[in-house]
Amino acid sequence: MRIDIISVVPHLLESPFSHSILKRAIEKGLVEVVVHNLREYGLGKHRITDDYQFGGGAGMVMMIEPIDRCISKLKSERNYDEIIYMTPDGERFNQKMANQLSLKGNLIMLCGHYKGVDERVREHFITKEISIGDYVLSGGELAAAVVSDAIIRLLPGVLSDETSALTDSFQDNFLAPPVYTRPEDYNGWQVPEILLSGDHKKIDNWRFEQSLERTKIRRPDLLNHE
Ligand code: 6GU
Repeated sequence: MRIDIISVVPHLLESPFSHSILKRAIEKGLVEVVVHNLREYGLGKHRITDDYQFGGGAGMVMMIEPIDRCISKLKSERNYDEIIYMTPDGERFNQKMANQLSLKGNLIMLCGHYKGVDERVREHFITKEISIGDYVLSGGELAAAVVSDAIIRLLPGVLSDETSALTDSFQDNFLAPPVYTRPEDYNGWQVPEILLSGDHKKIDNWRFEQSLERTKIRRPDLLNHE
């Protein structure tokens, strides 16, 4: 898989891909993440990428031409499965969408800023619009990092124990059960005895019950779902 991220603040996207699981996925060649500075496609001596909005009003709008130049260059080099615009008014991101996107080959993510992009970008270049939740971020970069993380950890070979993504919260519309590690007793606070029993059938049942209970209490909305 290859993810191309287009941004006016490319530095914001350095750290998320430079550590831990995502770093290793990239080093293993399981995914390629390329961040593009939209400024390099900006207009004139000052490489501008935004302008005042027609009709007046506060806030700048990202211009179509720099975005067209950047996307057109990428499209001339390979085919893309989706050209995604990261925006608070996009489709709400969830695990199902992460699963679907993890099956794709090449993705572009365009990070919105200011008042967003000229609507013609959305009409003519964008194939999918994603929001990560009902709140407004300063730009799409952190959202692109969130979506990329959720996708990349699903790619075969990224997680060491491949089954572990399957037992994540949300993967089957259940929240994950509680987990414990050593010591068995900390200040008198005990690990549930069943986890120390060595009876794996009983432990699986306990975990399932805990998942179900936790989901009923915390996220009942997940249970009335397909
Ligand atoms: Cl994708 N972008 C911005 N700027 N804010 C958001 C978002 C995206 N998703 C939720 N809030």
